[in-house]
Amino acid sequence: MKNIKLAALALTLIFATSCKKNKKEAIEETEVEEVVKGTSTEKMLTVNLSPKSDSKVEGVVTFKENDGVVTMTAKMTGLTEGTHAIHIHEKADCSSPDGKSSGGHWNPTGQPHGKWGVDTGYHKGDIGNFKVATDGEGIVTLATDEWCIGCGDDTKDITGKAVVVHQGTDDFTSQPSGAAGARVSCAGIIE
Ligand SMILES: [Cu+2]
Ligand SMILES: [Zn+2]
Repeated sequence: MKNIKLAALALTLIFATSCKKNKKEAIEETEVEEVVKGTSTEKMLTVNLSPKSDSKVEGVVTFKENDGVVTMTAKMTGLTEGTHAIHIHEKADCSSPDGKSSGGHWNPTGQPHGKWGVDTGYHKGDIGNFKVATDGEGIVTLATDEWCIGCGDDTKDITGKAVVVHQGTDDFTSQPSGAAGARVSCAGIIE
């Protein structure tokens, strides 16, 4: 009788211990999943704009990717008052003094140059125009699911390209680049 009681007690203890352990493991697994989920869906890339064509235009461009949407924020200083164009060009090469080393507009889908979002077509790099007041500062934001950061899809991947700011305004009709004038700032988009 005493032996049976002891055995029962031992079983209860084993059951209680294993039950507690399982519960703890389950909680830990949930915590890990949340962490993995958080890092796999969010990507961020920051590049610096350098002056070109004897300008004083500098800035920082941040790209954030979340759930398939890339949000770009470009903050610039040293601009002249007025309207300026900003594009993504095809090569992450800002080495030449005039910025032309970055090539033409990034156009992986073979579309005409145009205003972002129009039915008649536009380049994947046709971000558009922004206005600058006497303080010389400019801010541009664009959120789109037509870009990605390092996904490897040639029609969407912004890495290996360049952000280019122009002295003039994009007319959205002149081919192949909107007649936006000199390139006053450039940043290679490199991970
Ligand atoms: Cu351009
Ligand atoms: Zn274009």
